[in-house]
Amino acid sequence: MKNFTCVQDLGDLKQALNDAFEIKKDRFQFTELGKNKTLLMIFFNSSLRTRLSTQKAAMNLGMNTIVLDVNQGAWKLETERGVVMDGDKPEHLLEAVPVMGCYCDVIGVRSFAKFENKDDDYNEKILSEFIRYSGRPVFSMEAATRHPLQSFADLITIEEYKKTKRPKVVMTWAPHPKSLPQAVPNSFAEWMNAMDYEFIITQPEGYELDPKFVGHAQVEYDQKKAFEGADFIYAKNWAAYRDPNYGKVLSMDRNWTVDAEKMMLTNNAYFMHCLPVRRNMIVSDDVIESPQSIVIPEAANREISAETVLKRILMDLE
Ligand code: AN0
Ligand code: CP
Repeated sequence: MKNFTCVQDLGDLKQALNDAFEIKKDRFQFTELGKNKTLLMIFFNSSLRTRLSTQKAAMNLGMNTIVLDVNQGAWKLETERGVVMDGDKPEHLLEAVPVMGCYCDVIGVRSFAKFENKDDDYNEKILSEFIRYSGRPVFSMEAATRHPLQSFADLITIEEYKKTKRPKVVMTWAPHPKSLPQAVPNSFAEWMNAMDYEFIITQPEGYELDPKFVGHAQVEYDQKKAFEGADFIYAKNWAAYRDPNYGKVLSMDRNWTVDAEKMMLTNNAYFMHCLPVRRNMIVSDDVIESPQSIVIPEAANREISAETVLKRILMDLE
């Protein structure tokens, strides 16, 4: 595998899951693979889990890692071509990216949707430039439209906890005070579509996702109806996708918060969230603290998804 930006890059998903479970049995079995190889992790946005779990995964594989927070200590980067650079940005992405490629063997990039230009976001402008100009394999640590390392960890977690072959998985929109990207819900939907699960998305009117990601999911506007008989509740906020409201917060309706009363409608469902989560906006304290909450094992599986992906990239390094 060269680059990793979406579910398709893994090929056979069952095989990828088998690889992940093999790694989980002994995460230090490939320590020789990454010897003298350097991972460069580039963050344009904040992170706790992605930063720690990806670095840990690289260490498990014997790699060295360098982490750069572009907005703290590096030169501010211009991303548009043709601009007269007489403003506050001393360096262009078109030089910075190939330079970064000189100092490493693999690059991970976190670059969220900016909500300034929908086409730039949905064409993955920044991630694509890393793929094109770094000269190195590139993987997404959450880009504008997808968060595949998160979705892979989510899938591993569902496979570990499911009690039936074909569980009912419900992804629900929940309120949040700020605009959040669609990357996590897009990606989760993409990965759920790749599995033979019963998959439902529930959201208020106006929060419809890009149909390309919704795929064959059932869309239900009545959250309580969607929750009936669910085996997994996957909560997430996202800003509006559709024009003219792209990137806007249309509702902060706390009737959509996941609480104990709604969880009673489910088939004793497990509660999932990628974290970070705002308590009593997205989910009530009692639900996230309940025995059915699997947010911590879900986060723990980020190390496994990252190691599985890095291992494949290392195996295909020229
Ligand atoms: C980000 C998002 O919603 O995409 C990262 C989640 C992994 N969340 C926040 O910015 C709070
Ligand atoms: N879930 C996730 O990617 O968390 P961070 O933003 O903390 O990396």
